[in-house]
Amino acid sequence: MNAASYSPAWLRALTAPLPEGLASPLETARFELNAFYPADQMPEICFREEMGDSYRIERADGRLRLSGGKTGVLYGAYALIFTSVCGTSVRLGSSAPYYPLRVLSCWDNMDGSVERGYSGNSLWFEGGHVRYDPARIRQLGRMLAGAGINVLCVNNVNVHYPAQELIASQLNETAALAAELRPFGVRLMLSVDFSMPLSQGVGTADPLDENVQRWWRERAKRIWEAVPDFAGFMVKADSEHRPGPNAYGRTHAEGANMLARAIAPYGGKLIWRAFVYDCMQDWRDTLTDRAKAAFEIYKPLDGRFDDNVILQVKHGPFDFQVREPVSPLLLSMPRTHLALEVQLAQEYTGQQKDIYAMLPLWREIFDTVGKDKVEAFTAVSNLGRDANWTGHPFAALNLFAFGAFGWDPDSDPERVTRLWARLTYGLKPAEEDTLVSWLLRSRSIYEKCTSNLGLGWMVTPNTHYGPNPWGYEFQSWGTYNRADRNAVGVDRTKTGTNYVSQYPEELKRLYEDPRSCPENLLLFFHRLRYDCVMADGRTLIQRLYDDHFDGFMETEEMARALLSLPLPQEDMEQVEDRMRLQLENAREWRDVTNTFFHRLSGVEDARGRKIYE
Ligand code: GCW
Repeated sequence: MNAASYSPAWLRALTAPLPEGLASPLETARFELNAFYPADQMPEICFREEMGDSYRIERADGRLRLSGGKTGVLYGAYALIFTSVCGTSVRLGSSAPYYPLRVLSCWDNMDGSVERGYSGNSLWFEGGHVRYDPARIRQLGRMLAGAGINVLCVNNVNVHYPAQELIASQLNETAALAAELRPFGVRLMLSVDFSMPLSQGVGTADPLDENVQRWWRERAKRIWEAVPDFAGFMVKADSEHRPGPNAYGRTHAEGANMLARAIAPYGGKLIWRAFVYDCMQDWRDTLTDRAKAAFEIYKPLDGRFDDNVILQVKHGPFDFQVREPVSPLLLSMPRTHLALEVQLAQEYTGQQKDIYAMLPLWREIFDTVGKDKVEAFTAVSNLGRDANWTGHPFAALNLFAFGAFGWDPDSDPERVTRLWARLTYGLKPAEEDTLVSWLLRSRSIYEKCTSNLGLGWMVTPNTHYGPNPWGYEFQSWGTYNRADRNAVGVDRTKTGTNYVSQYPEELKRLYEDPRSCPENLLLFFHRLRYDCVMADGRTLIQRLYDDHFDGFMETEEMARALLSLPLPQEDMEQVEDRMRLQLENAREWRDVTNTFFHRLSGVEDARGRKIYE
């Protein structure tokens, strides 16, 4: 692998290869600033331990002065470099991240594959070992620090053998990777298998068993000896067939607290995922509603988790669909530390072939939930070994923006997109406007093309790409649209599953009445007849047809606009290839979905367009 050819996705101005042996973020900051600024403009650096993650930029005697803590000084260095690359004036003053933990969760397996990975194999695993190109890992560190991301959870939450060994016989490999990322202020976290003591001769993994507790305590001691700044564990338990405390009749709080106590002496955090539901549901059962599961399990446990446990909640009650309401759990756990989990890997949102910029989604989530309801921001990574890191060159925006929103959840999607575009491409103003405006529209276009009005799940099972309206209809995953010849959607009000009652009063009232329910969530909350009339006078069936026709046309328009931009050749080739796929995909979605509803309902398109039969 030739590391020199891997430029950091949005820091193309930083052409100096990072040297080996940088000892700390402070040294990295010095190196980056020295390589970037001419000697007479070099900012003065003041290291102030107590400032931690934060930094301050001032002008003193005509010279810039950057003060910052251990990691803050590096974040400040990148902030200075950004303004210089963008040609904007330096923002004087202080800056500190809103969320102390900005965690990138990587679903990398040790054979090198990446679960839901669309950018090539793992950057650090291969053949059952931690294996990487150190120069490329340094470039990665540069990118992550440049975005403000400070924790990397390196292995899949589905812990497949031999990933257990990362905290045992392969701990030295883990420590070596941690050392590579330390100069960038990026700390390692690992996903652990709750049942690990079982395979280590303890005979049980019962969290209340003293031998189990002792085993984890000893394990923690060894981990922190090897990696003193280790961040903690992430755990997927009793979810999608993963082991967990339920097997021993214990609650999630008992399971999480046991692990949390083992790592507490070292300041470790225990991220416990709330993605728990019955994945063996009978589709005939219309009363069980998967969307209700997490709230039902965790709400009664509010206040029962130890202080170093963070309950990590996916942004919606399902699973990163193209549109979901916010998870009611985020609004219901005042006595529990929460992390908000989003997914940069575009599992259901185009798989880094189709464009789906997530910033408007996150803006909506933070505006609805309130940034203070959660204490950490985590994202499933979209990184891989592809030369451009994220598969689609534009998908790098999501990674960059994740860091920006973790630093400042009040971020404006347009401002962040513009900053990314300027750092990445340095286009002329009108071209930059074109790029930014289409990226910001890309989510709503993708939504129209695929499952609009809150439907979700109409994808090909397993791969989760491409249209398949009944793909998940008769499965065990709790994922139904219940379309018949008269109506479509799931009634989640009190006449149905009553999921809506899990929301605080104001949101409950908004969602439970189809007249006030936001249109893009209508069929998530309601089961409606095809002939029901929407706010703008169109019938529901007409709206289903129109969105798919419009979505395709808007995709064509987007392709024309984006392909007219003067992008660097290697990016242009990628964008062209992927845009072609996106167009084919949008056409397929339009025709399959419209045909599906046409066959069921027998209703013609009011505008007489061709629906394939
Ligand atoms: O979205 C689903 C994915 C699984 C994933 C799971 C999870 C890691 O299809 O691949 O498993 O979510 O979040 O745990």
